[in-house]
Amino acid sequence: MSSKILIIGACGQIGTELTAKLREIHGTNNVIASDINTRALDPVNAGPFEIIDAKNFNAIKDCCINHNIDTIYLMAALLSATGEKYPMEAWDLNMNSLFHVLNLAKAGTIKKIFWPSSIAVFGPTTPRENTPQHTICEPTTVYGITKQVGERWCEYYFNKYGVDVRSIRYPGIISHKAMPGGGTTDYAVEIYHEAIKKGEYNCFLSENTSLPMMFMDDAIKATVDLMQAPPEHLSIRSAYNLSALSFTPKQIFESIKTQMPDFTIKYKPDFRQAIADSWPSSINDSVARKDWNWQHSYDLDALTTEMLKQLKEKYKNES
Ligand code: AKB
Repeated sequence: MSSKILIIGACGQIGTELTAKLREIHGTNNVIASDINTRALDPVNAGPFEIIDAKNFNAIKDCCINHNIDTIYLMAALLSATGEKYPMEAWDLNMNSLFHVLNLAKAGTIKKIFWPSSIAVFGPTTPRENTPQHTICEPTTVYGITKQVGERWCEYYFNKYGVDVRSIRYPGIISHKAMPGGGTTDYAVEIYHEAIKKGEYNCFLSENTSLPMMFMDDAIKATVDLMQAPPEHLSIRSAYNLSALSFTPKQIFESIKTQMPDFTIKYKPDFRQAIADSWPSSINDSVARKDWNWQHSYDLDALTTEMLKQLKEKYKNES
């Protein structure tokens, strides 16, 4: 029997593309997209959609019962930059939404959960290069604290109650469909949009800030692969390190410049620089590669080619 899926936060950057992929795999009517509003139209128009506030336990529970949901992808969260502006809101949304789905699984209403963690679980005391799966995690952002605590709770619910919850520490995700919102790695998406729209970009991180990044297609593949992996193959029930590539603003600028020679950049670091400085510059994901054969496909130049091609098309159609 096919899985019946609820995606919470389906209109966000990852949710939009995850919804499309899961509908392709499981059938449109087996994937209920939900969000607090309808800011991205693809998930709303292309299949079943419900307005759900991720903080509202009864709204999630009712939807699960009405649609016989067995699997939830909880994609709603306040990210690192927004979390610093609204710490209590970030704590409230990021933690309570997780407890809602963990408790639905504990009660037997649903069977399986995907919940995204992040490289934000790491902090300034973490080894910065080739950061291991098991290492010091002393995050300095509210978002990072919620992800680190969330990981502990996921592992606890797995060990204590047998809840099948799976998670990935996403790096910065680069995509051309829905915009990211409120993250520190958002510059690596904005830069492509501004290159096409204006031919110049004011970067909020300094030129040599190296961060782990990934193209959306790879992130979606990882999410699907992890959820399809046999449970006995999974040695991590907190969250898997996941890596594809690392680059600096200068390197992404140079990659764009090979295809747009007139493109210019200025560096004006703001409060997000301190967040980026507290995160690793590269990640060791050997456990994910061993447990569920994770492999990435896109390097920086392949990613730049795809982003520029898609965004040129998008802005041509909009003008
Ligand atoms: C952010 O920048 O906050 C996110 C993340 C790395 O989790 N993109």
